[in-house]
Amino acid sequence: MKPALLALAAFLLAACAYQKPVTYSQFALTGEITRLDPSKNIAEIKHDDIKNDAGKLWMAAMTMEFPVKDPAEFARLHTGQRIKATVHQNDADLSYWIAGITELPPPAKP
Ligand SMILES: [Cu+2]
Repeated sequence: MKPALLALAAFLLAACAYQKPVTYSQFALTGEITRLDPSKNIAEIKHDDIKNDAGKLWMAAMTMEFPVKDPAEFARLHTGQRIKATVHQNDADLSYWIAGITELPPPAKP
């Protein structure tokens, strides 16, 4: 290896070592599954307001896609289901996914 390459390798190694450990945030989500994409394990969910533990709004109600990391969890989902789940967010790159999905009873008819 040339000295310049060696120096670069040493620098990259040091840069990696000094990276802060990645932290994750969690948010409670409720909503209805509007579409499923089995090719990417993505669930489109019409979600209610999402707040953090302190009650501060993280995301207002909308319809959007959430990746489901666990294939076994994804396999249990159906369009039209009302669900409760936890949104996990990587605080470093802001990527997110849902886990801990449980089915909720359909809303009571008025
Ligand atoms: Cu959203």
